[in-house]
Amino acid sequence: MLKLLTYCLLVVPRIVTGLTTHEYNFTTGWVQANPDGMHEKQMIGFNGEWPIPDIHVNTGDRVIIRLTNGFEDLPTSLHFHGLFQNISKGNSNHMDGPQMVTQCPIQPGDTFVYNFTVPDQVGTYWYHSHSGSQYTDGMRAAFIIHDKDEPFKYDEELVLQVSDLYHKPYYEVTDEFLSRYNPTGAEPIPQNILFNNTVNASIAFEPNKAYLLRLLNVGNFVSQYIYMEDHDFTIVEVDGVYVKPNVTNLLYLSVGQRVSVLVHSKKNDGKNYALMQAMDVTMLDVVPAELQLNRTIQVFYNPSVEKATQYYLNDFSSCTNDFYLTPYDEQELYDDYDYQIKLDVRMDNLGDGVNYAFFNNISYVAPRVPTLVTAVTAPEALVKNPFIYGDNVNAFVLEYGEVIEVVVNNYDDGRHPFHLHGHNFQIIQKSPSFAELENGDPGEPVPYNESSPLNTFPEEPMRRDTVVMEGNGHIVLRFKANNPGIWMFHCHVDWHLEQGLAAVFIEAPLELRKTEALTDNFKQVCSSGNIPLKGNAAGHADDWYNMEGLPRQPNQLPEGFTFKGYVAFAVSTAVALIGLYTITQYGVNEIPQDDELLYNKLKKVLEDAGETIE
Ligand SMILES: *[C@@H]1O[C@H](CO)[C@@H](O)[C@H](O)[C@H]1NC(C)=O
Ligand SMILES: *[C@@H]1O[C@H](CO)[C@@H](O)[C@H](O)[C@H]1NC(C)=O
Ligand SMILES: *[C@@H]1O[C@H](CO)[C@@H](O)[C@H](O)[C@H]1NC(C)=O
Ligand SMILES: *[C@@H]1O[C@H](CO)[C@@H](O)[C@H](O)[C@H]1NC(C)=O
Ligand SMILES: *[C@@H]1O[C@H](CO)[C@@H](O)[C@H](O)[C@H]1NC(C)=O
Ligand SMILES: *[C@@H]1O[C@H](CO)[C@@H](O)[C@H](O)[C@H]1NC(C)=O
Ligand SMILES: *[C@@H]1O[C@H](CO)[C@@H](O)[C@H](O)[C@H]1NC(C)=O
Ligand SMILES: *[C@@H]1O[C@H](CO)[C@@H](O)[C@H](O)[C@H]1NC(C)=O
Ligand SMILES: *[C@@H]1O[C@H](CO)[C@@H](O)[C@H](O)[C@H]1NC(C)=O
Ligand SMILES: [Cu+2]
Repeated sequence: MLKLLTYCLLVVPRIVTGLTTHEYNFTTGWVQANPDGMHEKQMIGFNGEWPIPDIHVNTGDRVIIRLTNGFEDLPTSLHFHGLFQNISKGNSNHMDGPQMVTQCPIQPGDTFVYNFTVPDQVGTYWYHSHSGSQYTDGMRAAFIIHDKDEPFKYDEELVLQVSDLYHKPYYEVTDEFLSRYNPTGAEPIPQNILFNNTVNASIAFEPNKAYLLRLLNVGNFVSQYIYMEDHDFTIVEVDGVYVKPNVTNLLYLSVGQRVSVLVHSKKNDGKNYALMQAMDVTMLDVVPAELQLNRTIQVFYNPSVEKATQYYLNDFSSCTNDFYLTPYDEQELYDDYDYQIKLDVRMDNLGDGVNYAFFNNISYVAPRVPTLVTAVTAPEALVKNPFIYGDNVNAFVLEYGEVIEVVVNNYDDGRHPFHLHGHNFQIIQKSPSFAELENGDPGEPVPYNESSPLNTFPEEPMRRDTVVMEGNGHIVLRFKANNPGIWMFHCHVDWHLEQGLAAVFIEAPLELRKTEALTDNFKQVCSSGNIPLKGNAAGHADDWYNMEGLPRQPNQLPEGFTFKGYVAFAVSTAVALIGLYTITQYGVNEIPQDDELLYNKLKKVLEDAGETIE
């Protein structure tokens, strides 16, 4: 009795007791907002409100979200980032969310019911649209799984999201990005960074307390540094994995990543302090002069005394490297792998002049039928044959229970945060950057050399679901194929996902078919979009070897037509367009500035190639 009482007293303040059903009816729609105070724009909210709510649950709870597409002409979906989705009556792979992978895109007016049991997981997750780069405009929030047995103590928790903001709607930014007028594939530069969806957030600290800060980067593109004046962070959780406490003064969060830290407040309230968020500027192709690269968030001990001013850090190299963290559960290295997947990352132009991203020279193009539908409806004899999933999605079939090793080699000099659905993975190698050095040395790709005797692996490797691969470097990951399902592996920079940097792992499809069935709601949503409910990637169910009509990437650049040629072509067209545009639009709005950026960028590329333009 006494024990029970203590339990309740301890637990009630922040945890809902008993298994609960969390029910939401959400209708998507555009909401007028001005997140950074500089530009009125439409954000994507639910039921007329933005930001959308954070969701707090316990392990084993049921979540029911009826998501109604309230847009006039856009598809939608919801992904629960980091959740294994393997509890509801065996399996809930079709609750994972990525459109054309595990479900059909929800069409305007339709409702898809996300109904699943929260898996045996704890910690900090998030949920977001997985339709194009839709979450960029605000369709994302935290998803916290509380744990009554947390291996650390604190008085209060704060859920804090950082993100980047684009003033134009996501689909316009996407169109301009994936354009022959952007042949270098320069990523769109955000107009601002947000903290907890605003530029005005502040935090209230009381003296002598322990705070748990759950930090999430829910942005589209730019990684951010986070640090606090005169306060240390003790890292206790990373992407839902508890870690042995690690004290640091500086955190790095790529998009998709989460880190929870304990912060002990000062003994007295005589002063306020700065919490800083700062962009990883190395990810930006150009740094516009007017772009605010960091923001000071007030940590108020005492609002009646002077505010904190910005807090400088001269050196970002003291940042904790997640490779050296240790999981609290001390899970050991998977000794060896049964099956290895090797993925070479490149970015290059195809014949339409657009810059794409590739795994092994394949740029992901969504099939005509969601991959899960193909896996569930194929004749049993064919279900493990990668052919039926199409040759433009980077399909890999995994055997149940095998240890999978994923080697990713970066032939691009930029950073990429890779995310695996349905799992977390052991990080067993993570190279430093081999990108351009400050002395002008261009750097060279260094792929993983498996036969090098110098390779050593951590005994208890860190696990997480999103990991940063450095420019020209490599990562090696391992996980056990014990979660039957169709799971995407992709770069979480949404612009790069749009460029095709994705693969699909078809994990234990025979096991998957025992538990996974297409529900009426699932089928109805597909039918609204005229998507076949049976068939191979091209939608053929009569002849599973017929791939006629499969959506594929554009052809290669014609022989002899160089990249330089394309840039020259794009520049001359862009110059002509800018000319026309400036005449007609001058003074109407602020867009010429972006074109000027593009123009300067192109000019620089040409100059580097030894040519000049007028
Ligand atoms: C949500 O929608 C369902 C089905 O339309 C309805 O039965 C339920 O009452 C609604 N719940 C809330 C909280 O509005
Ligand atoms: C931030 O706060 C200031 C002062 O309260 C207010 O004038 C401004 O409109 C706010 N900006 C945003 C984007 O909320
Ligand atoms: C959610 O799933 C459970 C278990 O399969 C089922 O009993 C329940 O009816 C479902 N609820 C809705 C709203 O679909
Ligand atoms: C962050 O925003 C949420 C709403 O989105 C709000 O409930 C919470 O209090 C905010 N926290 C801070 C520290 O501003
Ligand atoms: C923040 O960025 C601005 C440029 O936007 C720079 O002038 C300033 O020094 C930076 N502050 C910190 C603390 O890094
Ligand atoms: C903390 O992280 C650093 C790397 O950033 C590592 O060198 C150190 O061993 C870690 N300490 C613990 C206790 O995990
Ligand atoms: C991919 O393309 C690159 C560059 O064109 C080439 O060197 C490489 O051999 C190709 N890889 C495969 C697997 O075809
Ligand atoms: C990989 O390492 C082995 C063993 O040291 C070496 O012989 C080989 O040349 C290396 N391969 C590359 C591509 O560097
Ligand atoms: C769910 O998947 C995770 C990740 O692969 C695995 O560790 C766990 O055992 C699975 N749970 C169930 C009930 O299948
Ligand atoms: Cu990327």
